Amino acid sequence: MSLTQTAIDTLVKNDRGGFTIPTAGLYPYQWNWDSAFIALGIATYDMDRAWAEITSLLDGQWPDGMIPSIIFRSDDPAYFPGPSRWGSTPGDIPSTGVSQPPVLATIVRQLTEDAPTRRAQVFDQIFAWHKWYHEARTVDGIVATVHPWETGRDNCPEWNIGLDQMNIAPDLAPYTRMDNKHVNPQYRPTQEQYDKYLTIVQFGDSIGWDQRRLTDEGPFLMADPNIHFVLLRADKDLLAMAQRLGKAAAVQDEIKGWIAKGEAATDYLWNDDLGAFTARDIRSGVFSSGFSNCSALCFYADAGTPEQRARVLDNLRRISGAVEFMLPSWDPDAADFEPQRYWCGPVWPQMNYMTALGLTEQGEPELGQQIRDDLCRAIEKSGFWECFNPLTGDGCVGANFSWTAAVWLSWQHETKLEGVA
Ligand code: 9WN
Repeated sequence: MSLTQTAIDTLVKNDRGGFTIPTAGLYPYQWNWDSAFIALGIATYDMDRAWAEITSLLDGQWPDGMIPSIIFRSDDPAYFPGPSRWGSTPGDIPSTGVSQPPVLATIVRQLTEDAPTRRAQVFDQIFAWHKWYHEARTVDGIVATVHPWETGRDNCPEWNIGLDQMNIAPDLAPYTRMDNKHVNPQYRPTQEQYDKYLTIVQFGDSIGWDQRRLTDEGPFLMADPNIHFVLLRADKDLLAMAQRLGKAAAVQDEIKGWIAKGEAATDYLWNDDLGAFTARDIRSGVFSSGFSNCSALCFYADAGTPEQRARVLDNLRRISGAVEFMLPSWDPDAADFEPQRYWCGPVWPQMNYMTALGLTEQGEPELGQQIRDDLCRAIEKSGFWECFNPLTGDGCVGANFSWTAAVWLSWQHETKLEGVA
């Protein structure tokens, strides 16, 4: 069977009726940015079903505009922390109390170029989500994050800066991890990290998930280049959609304000010692010291100065010489690089997708192609895994993974289109 057919079968098997889970067992619910990428993949063979993926995600939106990281339509004992641990949340469907990188507007723009009715149907909800990021999650003009899970890059060593400054809650309610029962614990975050993740959840629950208070008073507050650049690009795509839909000038002006603020905030994440965009602790100002797989998303967001971009490219070339498969999630020259442990080294399909796209759009097609080809080689070698060892191409953590299948399909489809032209 062809890999393309296997990719379609993977998505079909992970379909739970209007929404798609990332993989059976390990992740039995609908995840936010997973669903956006999944829609991109499903759209290559069934546009109506792809659209359902997007509207089902929007069904989980909170009254304040936030779209949570996980929508819990059931309570599956195979996953922890499930709905009871997150406590009472204000959306129509139980959910987590944090968000995820807002890639949705970019993908909706792509899927609705010829579907203005669908675009109009979801515009206000996506606008409300971006507004939430710019109001409830922003500190002094910098979009922040309150939880490593919100960044989508759970145990990237960048977050240790913020985690090291917080204490595990002395009254942390006991719990049993389920992730380590599905996969090798050596691939997953450590116990101390989990205790801190749960400490933040307990704090959020204790303040009734008041998002402004969670940002201002929560135990963890960092700036993430992933959320920053994904949101900046998504704001630009939202503006393009507002213009095409003929939205009121006030709406367009508000989005233009967000974009201007995002452009100005880009320097805040510039780590001049490293020559890259890195995470930063907002309260202490301390920068992370390694190149991650969101450090080059300046291209995707069309941001950064020519000098900054040139130094980012130098780093990409350095890293390319140290691994067999681009793009590792953590700097292979850093002491805490671990090629199999989740966000401490492995290659992540959705990150390669965004990085390759940005490089190609911004005049670096060879590097973009390499990042694309390397992921395809890993998939051809090992299958549709959640992530891949950058030294060997072996699959890591979850198998039969939806966004890996989706990225594959999206690239195969584009190649076919290019071939037709
Ligand atoms: C916590 C579903 C999600 C992804 C994240 C990835 C991982 C969850 C976990 O899986 O996070 O949200 O339990 O590790 O880090 O990016 O959306 O695929």
